[in-house]
Amino acid sequence: MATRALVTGAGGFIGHHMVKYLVAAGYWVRGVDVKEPEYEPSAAQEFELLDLRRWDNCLMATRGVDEVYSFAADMGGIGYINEHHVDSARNNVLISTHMLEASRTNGVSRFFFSSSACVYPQYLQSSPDVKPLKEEDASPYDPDEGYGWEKLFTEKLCQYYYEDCGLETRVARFHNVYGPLGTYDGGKEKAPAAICRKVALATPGDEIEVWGDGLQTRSFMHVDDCTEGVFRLLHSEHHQPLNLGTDYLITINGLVDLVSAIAGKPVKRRHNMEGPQGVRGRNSDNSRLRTVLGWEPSILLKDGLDVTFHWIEEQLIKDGSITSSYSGTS
Ligand code: NAD
Ligand code: GDC
Repeated sequence: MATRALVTGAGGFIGHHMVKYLVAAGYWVRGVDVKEPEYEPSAAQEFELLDLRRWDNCLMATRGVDEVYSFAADMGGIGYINEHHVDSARNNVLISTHMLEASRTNGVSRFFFSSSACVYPQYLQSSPDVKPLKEEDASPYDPDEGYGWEKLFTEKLCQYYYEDCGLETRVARFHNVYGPLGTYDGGKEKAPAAICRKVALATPGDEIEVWGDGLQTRSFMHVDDCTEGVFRLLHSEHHQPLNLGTDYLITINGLVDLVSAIAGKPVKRRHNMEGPQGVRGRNSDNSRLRTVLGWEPSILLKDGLDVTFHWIEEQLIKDGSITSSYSGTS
């Protein structure tokens, strides 16, 4: 009989891809979210619309499954999480707390929690040439306000459920995940999708707005590496938080140049110094990831962004925002 999995947040970006990954691996999957996937139907054998802030819904969602992949959260790019401390902290702590207890109650064998690089302290991320962050760098604690504190608290709760109740919890700290079928407009988008949208909408030679001076740095991980890493971690014996990201550091200005080259479209950068910036630099130290999983993300940013840019351009053509794909000749 197929292994049965619950994916929460299955109507969202990573959750939707996780459902596809598991179904392709022969799993029976229940997807749960408060909304259906936006860009294509879910591959899940069963999809339920449930608000997982509620205890009774978490009991319902976790009935009769072996593994839980917990992605449901009120989250977004830095523009969103900076402005929604109550929403992200309150909603997410309700979801995480009820999901863990419901999983224990229903005898789930393995539980994955999607944590974030936002748990790392601001004092280690104040310069663009940031030292890659190791898992133990999280303390002394100073995570992002709201969203980051909830992720840190739930990491500890996962540890307690493992130690006190024997629930096999696994935690990954995602470093800025991008890819097709993700949000690219509306305020929750993260930098890769936002820059792709801005370049796709721009007339050649136009200015596009970049938040901050663009010297701030990040590393970015393609969603296909994310789902592969989550699956490997869940089936490993490593139950402490683990980085899941790439260690290829790039400035946001460099990201703009990359997308501009992919589009074949020259653009100018207008730096909005009032724009939300988050940390000045963030990178993942993958030493433990390589040791624990014997694997690490491998999709190159230029290749992953190429697919992502052309998918976003296609959505903009579909909704009439642009008339055709730019050929790079005019
Ligand atoms: P997303 O916003 O695309 O997906 C989250 C999904 O959770 C949404 O579809 C939303 O409707 C659902 N949800 C929110 N509240 C809910 C509720 N009360 N009940 C049921 N469903 C609810 O986000 P994502 O990028 O797919 O992120 C997935 C997970 O990974 C989140 O926990 C996020 O914090 C974490 N994460 C993502 C990134 C990233 O770069 N994308 C980085 C770090 C951590
Ligand atoms: O939004 P984000 O990808 O989130 O921003 C990365 C950098 O890109 C920021 O410094 C931001 O100022 C810059 N930037 C420049 N222009 C734009 O138009 C833009 N839109 C966006 N969104 N950013 C722009 C994220 C969290 C996630 C998650 C990941 C974990 O913070 O928002 O919830 O936790 O981190 O890695 P970022 O990387 O700051």
